[in-house]
Amino acid sequence: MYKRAGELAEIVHNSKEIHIVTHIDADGIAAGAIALQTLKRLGKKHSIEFIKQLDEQVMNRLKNENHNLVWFTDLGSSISDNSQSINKIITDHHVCSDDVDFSYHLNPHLFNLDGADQISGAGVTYLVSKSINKKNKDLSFLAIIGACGDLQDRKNCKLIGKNQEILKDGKDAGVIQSKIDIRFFGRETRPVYKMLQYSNDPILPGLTGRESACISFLQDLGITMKDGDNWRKWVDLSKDERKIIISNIAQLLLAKGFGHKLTKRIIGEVYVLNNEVEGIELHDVKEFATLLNSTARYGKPDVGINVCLGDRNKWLGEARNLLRGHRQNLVEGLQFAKEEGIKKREFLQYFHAGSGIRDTIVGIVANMLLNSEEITSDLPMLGFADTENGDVKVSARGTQQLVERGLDLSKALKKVAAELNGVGGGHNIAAGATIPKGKEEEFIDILEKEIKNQLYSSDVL
Ligand SMILES: [Mn+2]
Repeated sequence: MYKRAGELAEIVHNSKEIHIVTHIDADGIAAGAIALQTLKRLGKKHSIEFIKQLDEQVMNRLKNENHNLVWFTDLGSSISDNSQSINKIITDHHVCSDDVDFSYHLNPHLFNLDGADQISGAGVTYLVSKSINKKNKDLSFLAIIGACGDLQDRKNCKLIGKNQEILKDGKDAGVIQSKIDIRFFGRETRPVYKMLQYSNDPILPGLTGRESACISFLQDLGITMKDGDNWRKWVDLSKDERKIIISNIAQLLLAKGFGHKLTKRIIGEVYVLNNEVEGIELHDVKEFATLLNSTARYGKPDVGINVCLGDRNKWLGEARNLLRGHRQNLVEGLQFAKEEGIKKREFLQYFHAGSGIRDTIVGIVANMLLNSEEITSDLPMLGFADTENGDVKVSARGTQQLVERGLDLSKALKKVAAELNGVGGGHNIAAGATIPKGKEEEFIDILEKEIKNQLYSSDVL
């Protein structure tokens, strides 16, 4: 991979003007920021755009724009045209087509590495950046934000593989550190009871989703919840207080029969940025990634990228406003999906949000549903939402247990979408597709067979 990164770096060096095309999510923004900063430092003429999905229309437009070089980041894995009509390099981590031209792709799947947890789009982009100049090691923190934005630390409760190598670069450069701590979201910005209330990996029986239960749980443990007028956050607690809470959560899970493996998931590696102030949304990497997501998914990726590039005034303020809106939308989206009703089939479950949930957050909602106490996690969850163009977006989310049994949502969605004149792909555990409106029922029928095959053929083996 390092050799290929060097080859792509050479192509960048030899180009006068470079146009970056990146994905609108946290990983895509982080990837775009790395590419942009790298080109700035090189003094190259550059531009950037953010897109939801790479389709023929976009490719045709790019061709007509006649760029010296197009640098695709966190997308483009499926580009396989050999017509040389666009000079390009592609740093992506999504599953590739079998017939890609190796000369301009840097993708973990081409090196027998799983792009779902070994390295992110921002990570592969970083490898090229580092090849261009070792000094760009200080951008490694963006690669870690991208990886955590794509939940690459979920399976192992920490980053692994190439991501760990990148993390080491970040530690060497003094920009990031890792520590072992509780893995729940909001360690630095949420009151402790809120952090417990929103916990979902694992779900805390009797606590997740229940505010007053979380408050009395902490009170019973003798934890002081307020410091003057301020709610105490996890990072405000003493070591002993944290120990007491962790051990009581562990006891609760074990008593409910969750088993050691699942119980251990409350603890893992967390990552914090040395150059940010503790207690704001940018210090903890996961929170930073969520902040980026809440800019990208509302069509404001320029806000996110400016925060990545260092703005802590105007753009950060706007990002915070967007984050507030994003949280509100997720709460409403969850509510909406539950009211619409989750429909269960034998091998999958789904909801159709119509225009009730933005297509850019329907995947997050699907994932939250899959992780909520009252809904089974034994079946993959699909969420449908109408797009602006009159198509339908499908987001599919699975669990690690299902993947271990053979589930590959990327393969399944790609195949079924193609049969219905749509496009799909992604990762085994999380994938998406866009299909023509009206084809939803057909899509579900064919996909269900596909999932059944995946789960059963591997059982037999
Ligand atoms: Mn990505």
